[in-house]
Amino acid sequence: MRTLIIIPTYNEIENIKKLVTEVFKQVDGETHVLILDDNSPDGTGALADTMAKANPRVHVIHRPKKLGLGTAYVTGFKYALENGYDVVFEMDSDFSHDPKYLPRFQQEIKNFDAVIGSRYVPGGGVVNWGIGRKVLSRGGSLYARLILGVPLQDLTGGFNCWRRSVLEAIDPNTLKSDGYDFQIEMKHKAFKKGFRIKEIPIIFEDRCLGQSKMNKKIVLEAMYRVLLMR
Ligand SMILES: Nc1nc2c(ncn2[C@@H]2O[C@H](COP(=O)(O)OP(=O)(O)O)[C@@H](O)[C@H]2O)c(=O)[nH]1
Ligand SMILES: [Mg+2]
Repeated sequence: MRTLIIIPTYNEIENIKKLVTEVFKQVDGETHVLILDDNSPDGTGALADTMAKANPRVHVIHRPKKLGLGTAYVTGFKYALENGYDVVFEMDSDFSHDPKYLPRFQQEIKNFDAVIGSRYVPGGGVVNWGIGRKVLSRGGSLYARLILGVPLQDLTGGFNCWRRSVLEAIDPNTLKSDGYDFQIEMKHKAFKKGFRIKEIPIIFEDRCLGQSKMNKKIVLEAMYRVLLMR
């Protein structure tokens, strides 16, 4: 199956090259990577271009400025659909999403329409997060699950795999969210359309290098937008 792993980056120069190397160790030759960089001041975009020149399985899209994770994925999903990929991944560039899980995702997507990397099923978990971030993440998933009635344990996670049919049915142009709510909106829509969704356990490790772009505004926005989704 032709597969595209979308990796959004903003100031990830310490991570991106090593991550893509590790990704390619885990996948077959039909799997490509799309780096979606928002003109990172640290030069991540230029490094991505160098990587793409050296490897035809690496693609790059540049946007002029930091425009948020949600719209980055919308752009990436459209690219995947236009370029004939069968399966599409969302993955962070900071090693919180361990490439070692990719083969399991690729196995499961043969039998499901979507595979969700889940910190909150048996075998999953979070390493190196403070108590505040843990409560926020678990509480966020619980809040969204109760309000939207989506029977998944991890609604805010961003290590996910979608069949092309799901993206076509959802239509990326209709996605309105941007931060953590983007992940919730995707899962909510896929569930409501009746797709078969599988959660697999992942251990999420907080980043070692670079900085998180999460902030209070993103969280409050997400909470409000979940109410609108309902
Ligand atoms: N292109 C793009 N990537 C972003 C943006 N915000 C975050 N990212 C990337 O999205 C991923 C997750 O962001 P991160 O800051 O690690 O969030 P956290 O793991 O929830 O703390 C990382 O690969 C970031 O580089 C953005 O506005 N544009
Ligand atoms: Mg991160």
